Amino acid sequence: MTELTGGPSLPQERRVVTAIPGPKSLELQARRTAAVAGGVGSVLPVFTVRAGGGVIEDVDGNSLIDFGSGIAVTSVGSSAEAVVRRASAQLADFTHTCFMVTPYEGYVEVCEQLAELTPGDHAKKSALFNSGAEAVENAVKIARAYTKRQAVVVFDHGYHGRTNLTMALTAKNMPYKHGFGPFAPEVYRVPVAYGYRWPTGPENCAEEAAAQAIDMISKQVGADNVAAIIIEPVLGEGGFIEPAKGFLPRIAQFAKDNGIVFVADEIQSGFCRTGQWFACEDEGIVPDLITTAKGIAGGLPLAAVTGRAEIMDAAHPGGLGGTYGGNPVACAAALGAIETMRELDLNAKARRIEEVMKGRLAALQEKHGIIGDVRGRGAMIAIELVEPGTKTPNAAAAGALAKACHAEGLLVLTCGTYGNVLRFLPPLVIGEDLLNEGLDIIEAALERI
Ligand code: PLZ
Repeated sequence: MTELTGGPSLPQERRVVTAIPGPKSLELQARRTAAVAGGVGSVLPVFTVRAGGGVIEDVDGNSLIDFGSGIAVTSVGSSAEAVVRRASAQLADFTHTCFMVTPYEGYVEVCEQLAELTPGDHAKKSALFNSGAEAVENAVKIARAYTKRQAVVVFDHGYHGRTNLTMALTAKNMPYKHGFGPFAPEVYRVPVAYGYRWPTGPENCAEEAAAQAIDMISKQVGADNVAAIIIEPVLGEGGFIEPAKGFLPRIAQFAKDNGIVFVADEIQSGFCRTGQWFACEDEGIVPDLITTAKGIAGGLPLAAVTGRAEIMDAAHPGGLGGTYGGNPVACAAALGAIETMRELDLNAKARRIEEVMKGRLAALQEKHGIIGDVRGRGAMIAIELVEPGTKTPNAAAAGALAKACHAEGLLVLTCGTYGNVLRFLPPLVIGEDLLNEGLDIIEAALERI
């Protein structure tokens, strides 16, 4: 049986022994401010020394409950036994050859695993990269090569990365795009079925949003010009928006009917995060291409594009690659992470986290008018904060709540186009006692603000 915490035997407890951040973190923060570019932020400037299971230990001896997983990355924990073991062994054997120079088995094995785990039983192939943004960029390259078309359709509230093309694909200006243009051309944005904020109500949302999106694509872009439609099956940075049921199947069908490559960006929602291997399985969607990263490799940088063999093979030989893509240590880590997900049945763990979280958050929503919506699936759960009695976004409350949680030793993140969503992304291996303790802290913080 794989140990839950893995790596160093880190006590699975919350421990607050200084102010947060503590004196040593403040010292390091001063050095950081002098040496690190101001454009790179940190949610909570406590400097980490160890992390694993459901906790992060800092330089001052504090132990924080982790409801962030390094933005949905360390689903198996930050030092999972199988990840550490396999990556360490690989590190000792060789660090790098460049797969484009001399290949190695780990890369192939990760691609085989991706073919097995992703939806659909058609022939599949994969290509590996370093970051989510790079995977999305390559999905666009592949779709363009396959369709010989140029346009790319994305959605309101979508997030796909910070490189030039993926900034163009990302919806939100601040902080991702502001002042960084000009952006890549041939990118078109259409509405998404955001039930909570749909003007005519959630019941009509899927139907109306799909009709509007399809009309815009058909009339403004021309379906024949579209290479790819890219969507996150649960929108992450945009606010943990689950498109209203029925929307995704309609868009996928429209893509199919018009020879458009349907790309599911599962970089945040994939690898057991929502209680299924991939979130698009929830409505039985079989994407043509799927982009993955984050959870795939237990914290090491790895990303992939996986899809129909004939689409993946459309790029000419030598047309895809990069020096580090599919680095052997990252591949070894991925095989360890996938092994852990299977062994510990992390899909079941994610569903249990949803049960615990949603139960308690729904009760809090009854009591607190500032909680407008509780949503998400698995261990990808959020509360959207509003001015009580309205749907006016309340970013101040989200910020204050996050701050109050941090002070008590609970790491939470915010998100959302309006900055008013508090999101919870615990490692899937977190113990239920820590999960409940984290929720106690949120409950107490809500009472206070
Ligand atoms: N697609 C769906 O969630 C990364 C962004 C954090 P990279 N999300 C976290 C930040 O502020 O930079 C993400 C995602 C989806 C693509 C990406 C991009 O993945 O590995 O950050 O490039």
